[in-house]
Amino acid sequence: YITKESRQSFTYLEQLLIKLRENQDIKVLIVDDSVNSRMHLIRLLRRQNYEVLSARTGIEALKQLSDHPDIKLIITDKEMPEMDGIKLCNEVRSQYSKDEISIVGVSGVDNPSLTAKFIKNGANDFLKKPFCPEEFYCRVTQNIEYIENIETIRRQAHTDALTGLYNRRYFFQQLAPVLANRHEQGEPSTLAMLDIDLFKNINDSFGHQTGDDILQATASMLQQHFGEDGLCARFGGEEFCLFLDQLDQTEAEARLEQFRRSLADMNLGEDGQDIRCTISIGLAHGCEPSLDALINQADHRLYQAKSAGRNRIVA
Ligand code: GH3
Ligand code: MG
Ligand code: MG
Ligand code: MG
Ligand code: MG
Repeated sequence: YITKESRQSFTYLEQLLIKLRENQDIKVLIVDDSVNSRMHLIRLLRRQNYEVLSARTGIEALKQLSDHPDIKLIITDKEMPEMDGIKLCNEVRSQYSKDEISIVGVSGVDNPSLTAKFIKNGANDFLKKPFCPEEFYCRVTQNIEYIENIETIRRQAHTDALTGLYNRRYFFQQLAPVLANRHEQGEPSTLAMLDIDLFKNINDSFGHQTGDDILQATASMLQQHFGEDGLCARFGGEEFCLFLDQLDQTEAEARLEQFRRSLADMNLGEDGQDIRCTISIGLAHGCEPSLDALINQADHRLYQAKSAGRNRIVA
């Protein structure tokens, strides 16, 4: 895996090759009713190794988009039968924001207000025909980079850097509305709060790095055990929250018990070191008026699990 930092140590040629290889996974959709214009753009993009899709009208473009929602960039002509480029922008924007898919409008029409019209209707950028390949590549790269930067920032904003689990913010963003809706419908939800026992002792005895390793190991176990049943988040320090959407109270309790045991039985030390670690769990199941309320309930039970001697579930 090549990071932005490590890339700086590559030669210019190596960087070009890396870029070409990376472009293979980037989908660009060309929309133009003229076969010549379409082929010209397709050739330019294929030369840079992009994965190119094409459509002859706005209608066809929307069909392509629903088959390939991972398209990053749409390059669209203005004048087309059935649905023109401006209408296409509108339609795409009713489903995807400017931060999810870039649109570049293209037209040879000598109408100075067309640029503004494209952008007002949701295009990110505009190219006036005829253009030189250099300008075309600049706009393509710039608009794809914009989308990718937003993707990176969004991923980072949702993820806990140490464990790779979702963070508290994302957990709330995703689930608060779901829980409010469940409350209205009278449907229950299942949620668990988990906190590693006496974790301070682990840090004190084995060092902060080992503590970090154990947090990562615990998180990946959580993901393995529950990743397919709901959402796993790191809430803070050595505290995790699980939304167990696919499980009712009894199933959730049995599965959490399995998890609790396998963690307790596992040696988390390396190089012959024996390090054991246990976890306490509070499980809540019900139709609470908000996510906060359900979390409070689970938190209260977690506290009871700690008081009762740790390494146990209170449901
Ligand atoms: P309890 O069983 O009551 O939960 O005891 P505890 O020691 O786990 O609880 P306490 O809240 O006293 O201590 C939590 C510790 O977790 C203290 C803190 O240094 C450690 N911690 C929090 N975040 C991290 C982290 O990112 N890495 C490491 N290594 N330690 C962390
Ligand atoms: Mg046309
Ligand atoms: Mg504590
Ligand atoms: Mg703890
Ligand atoms: Mg804690």
